[in-house]
Amino acid sequence: TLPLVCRSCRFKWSASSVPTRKAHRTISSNRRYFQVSEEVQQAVAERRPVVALESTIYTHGLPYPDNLALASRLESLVRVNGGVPATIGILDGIARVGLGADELVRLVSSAGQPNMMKISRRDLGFALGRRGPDGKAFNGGTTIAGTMILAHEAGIRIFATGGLGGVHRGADQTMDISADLTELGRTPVTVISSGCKAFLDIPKTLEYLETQGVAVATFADGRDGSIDFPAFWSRESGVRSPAVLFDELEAAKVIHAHLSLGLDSGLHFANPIPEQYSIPQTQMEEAIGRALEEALAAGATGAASTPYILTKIKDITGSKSVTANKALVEANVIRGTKVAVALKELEL
Ligand code: PSU
Ligand code: MN
Repeated sequence: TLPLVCRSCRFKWSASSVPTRKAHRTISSNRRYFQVSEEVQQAVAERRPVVALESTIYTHGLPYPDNLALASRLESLVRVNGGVPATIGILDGIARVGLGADELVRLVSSAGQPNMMKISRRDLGFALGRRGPDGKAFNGGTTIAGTMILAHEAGIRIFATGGLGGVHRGADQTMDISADLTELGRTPVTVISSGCKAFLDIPKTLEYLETQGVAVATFADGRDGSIDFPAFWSRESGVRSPAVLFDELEAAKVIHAHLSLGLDSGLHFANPIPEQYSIPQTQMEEAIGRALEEALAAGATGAASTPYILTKIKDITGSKSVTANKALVEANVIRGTKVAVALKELEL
């Protein structure tokens, strides 16, 4: 196999080489905890456009086999658009980048089982270093934060998903701020999503990303340059995006410049939901209000908060939001793959 080289710190990873940088002293030096599929290793080494995909949306967002259908669909969308998909998650106590078809089935079909975890940065050691209550190794869906860490370790720079975690409403009381935001501040991966859901505090989320040094922009396509940072189901949030991108080439140029400087922070490029699926914020607000009340009553805090609220909103709004959800994540994966292709062309 070809040597794997980290595109941001140029660490050459092979069985015999010694990790040189902090970021690579931890996981990648030990195959016992971390495995990158042959296909993804090859693609990274050959600098083909690889797109990371997270797994919390499958393990903590959708029932089996709906989650499998979406996971397979997103992988094929990457391929059709000229990229190599790298679905990331924890399987049998090993952090995996790139899963075979049967492995993907095993991961997503274990949603809801006692050995299934939701994996953000803080959880990795627990998931890999211990066994579950049933004596079996853990499986885990990686959040945006968890997926960014493993993607970066594997040398992947582009990652597409549905929605970003954020600063929760009432964070001044609860301190609930998603680790996705701090991860974007410390890991040089570009996340393409449809912004964050309106159950979060979007102005505070953007302030927090600014403090963390995260490059934030929104794709405007043919529209004029003054558009909102999107709120997942809605193209409008009432908050102006700090920057605007007109196409994938422009996005790739920003990433190229950012990474060439060796900046450690990440980038978040928001891709507004396709117009025909967009749900006006006023329609979502009632469902959000009820979901937040129920989460409070159920005592769903910490890591349980986001999945709980998302499930409640899904129950209240039904098929309309599920259809919108699927449409936007597909659009983001296509967009992300095109950015990865453009980035590759810049480097030729
Ligand atoms: N927002 C969504 N859909 C999701 C998530 C967030 O619209 O599936 C998931 C992502 O995996 C994200 C995580 O990284 O929730 C954030 O969880 P928390 O707020 O606990 O950090
Ligand atoms: Mn949280």
